[in-house]
Amino acid sequence: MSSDTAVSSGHGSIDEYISQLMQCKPLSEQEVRVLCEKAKEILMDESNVQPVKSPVTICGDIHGQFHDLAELFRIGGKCPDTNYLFMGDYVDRGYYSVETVTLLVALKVRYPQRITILRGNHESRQITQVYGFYDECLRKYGNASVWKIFTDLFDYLPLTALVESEIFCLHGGLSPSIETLDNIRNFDRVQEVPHEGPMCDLLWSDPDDRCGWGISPRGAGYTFGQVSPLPSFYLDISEQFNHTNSLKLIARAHQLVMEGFNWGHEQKVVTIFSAPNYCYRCGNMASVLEVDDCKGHTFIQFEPAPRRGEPDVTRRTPDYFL
Ligand SMILES: [Mn+2]
Repeated sequence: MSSDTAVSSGHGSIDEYISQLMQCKPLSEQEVRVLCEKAKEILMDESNVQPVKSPVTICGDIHGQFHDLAELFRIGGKCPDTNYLFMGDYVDRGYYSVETVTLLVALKVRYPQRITILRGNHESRQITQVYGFYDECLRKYGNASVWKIFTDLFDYLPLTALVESEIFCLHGGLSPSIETLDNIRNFDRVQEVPHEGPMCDLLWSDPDDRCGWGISPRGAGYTFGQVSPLPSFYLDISEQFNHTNSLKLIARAHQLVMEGFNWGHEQKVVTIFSAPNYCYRCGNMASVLEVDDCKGHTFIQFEPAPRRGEPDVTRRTPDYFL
């Protein structure tokens, strides 16, 4: 099986990369370059709506919290023993964006059929220059090359995934410019996340209790409702989208939820957040969603991994929107 073929780079095998990264030790710039070249070849063959089979464990935001990602694998099972679908936001905020995103990309290269990594709104040149990944790359490598290599790779990440044709997974939410999954399949995703339009909305939008489309307080994407006040033959946004595309559930990430998961829209939309004690200060639980062979759903909640020598963070301003 091609997924078991190691990268031969002259700089160590992919298995050596993974075991080094599991100890939270970054790869060299040259190793990152080789790894991302290989990852690009794999990702460019994936669809904007990447099909995924069950069983699979669906995960939300990680945000550079490497030790909590290790805890996630301890609780959810190691890749490739467990199949994973990550819905973006690997970088920024936490202290270990480099190690976190490198590990996930290395796992993708090593086990391409076992792990799916989608794009979040933070997998962007512009956002990472504001929220930490760019600075972390400069600090750990002394220049911006590794940041450039990764942000160039981010353009190839698939935008959405479809588990067993019934669970639609993406980072943010729906778009007023998108009615069908074929609409998504048809656009060219290999670009920086635009400031507006359908690709932007998929990575930035949020479900809301209000009906219809709303202006997002984030300044990008929209809010979208479920229940319409109009006569019942008018379906509202998520109902209509699920109906049109024969979906049972929309699973998305992007918002801090205190229990690690949060149902909305009469259990037709769920938010999953996988960074416990977000920003090392929010006090939230994290969770992942296990979808088993029979398409049954189980949420696994988890708390932060024990930490040693972590810097004391008191300066951060809570930001519940990014
Ligand atoms: Mn996000």
